Amino acid sequence: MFTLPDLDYPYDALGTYISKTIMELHHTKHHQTYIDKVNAALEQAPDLQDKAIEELISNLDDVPEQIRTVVRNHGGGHYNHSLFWKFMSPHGGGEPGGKLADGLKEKYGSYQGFIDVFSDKAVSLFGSGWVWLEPDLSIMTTPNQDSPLMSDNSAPLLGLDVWEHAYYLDYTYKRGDYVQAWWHVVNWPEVESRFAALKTSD
Ligand code: MN3
Repeated sequence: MFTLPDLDYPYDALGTYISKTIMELHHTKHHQTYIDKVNAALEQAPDLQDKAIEELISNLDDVPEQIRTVVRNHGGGHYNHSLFWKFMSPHGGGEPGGKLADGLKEKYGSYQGFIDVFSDKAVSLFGSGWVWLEPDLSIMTTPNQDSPLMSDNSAPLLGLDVWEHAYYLDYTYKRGDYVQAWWHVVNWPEVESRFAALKTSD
């Protein structure tokens, strides 16, 4: 059964970019609810209870049909949010380095070119969902709590939650302001290490 992971930083650590109120509600209420609901669903499928979340949501066809949608939505929510907390840091922001920086420059012309494309997809995504940086450095969006794992079995390098619960208390309808602020807390060393781990396993 899944449990809520601790954050690596206090709720107020992201300063004015994302408020303590949002961080606390997002973690203890929204993320906890995804966990509670996927755990409740899995009570109907005890043989799946020992599976890692990655394995569970990347093989939804193996999940009994009567709980598949719940596992997709709430298992996806658990996986996505577990990553999201690690994608941010009180020491975040700046620009990526190393091979990741080289790759982004090659694909988008410049670091700013990457930021612009990613931000535009985040702002223009209709409804609730996520924007992801994929292992091949392409950018994809998913609706609801879907994960890239569900469609191409690839764990993302970086992802941004653009559900209103992630920003509305701080930014109201101004999703673009939230997206611009978020770049100040992105944990690039985490993204770089995910990228490096990929490269060595090829
Ligand atoms: Mn969320």
